[in-house]
Amino acid sequence: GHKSAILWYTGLSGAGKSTLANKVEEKLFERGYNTYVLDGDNVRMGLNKGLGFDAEGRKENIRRIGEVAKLFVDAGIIVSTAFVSPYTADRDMVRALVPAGEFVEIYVAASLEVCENRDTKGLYKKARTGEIKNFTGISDPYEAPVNPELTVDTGGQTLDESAEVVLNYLEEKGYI
Ligand code: GGZ
Repeated sequence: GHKSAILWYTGLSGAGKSTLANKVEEKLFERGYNTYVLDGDNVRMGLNKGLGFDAEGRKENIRRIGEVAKLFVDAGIIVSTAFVSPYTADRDMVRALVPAGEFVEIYVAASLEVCENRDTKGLYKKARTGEIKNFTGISDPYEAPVNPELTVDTGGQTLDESAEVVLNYLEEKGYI
């Protein structure tokens, strides 16, 4: 058996949250676990279509994601969420939704410099010119977790190494 939980990935755009969450999911799936990844592609396009990126929009985005993640936990699934979730208060709101130990905050800690240099989607460039407003790290705040369960430095190691850090944590703590 295993403990279901929310693996809550937080970090800047381009830090590698979705990539890491999907790699970890792949490895969990190989071991026979029931998993699901919620990310911008399947949530901001559907359930949360229409929500913006001001503080209120982000808060409501995170609140709904938290409630959905809680339903997955109820269903016995290890659910991963990959959202910038820049505000400590919003992440703590989700933490409070589930029993202690069922919320695993994973800080995907690539520096702004690393993320901006990657600029996978060209969004940082648009944020710098002002074409995109309220862009996290450029024209909007990112409140780094103070006491996350786990910090993963995606800038300094390979994707597989980062995924192993998460897997090892889950093993050590008895989730898997
Ligand atoms: C931050 C933005 C913004 C602004 C669009 N600020 O790299 P991405 O593209 O795929 O990840 C970012 C994603 C952020 O959505 P989230 O739902 O994760 O944000 S939050 O948790 O804060 O609600 C980025 C893109 O959407 N994006 N505008 N202004 N990221």
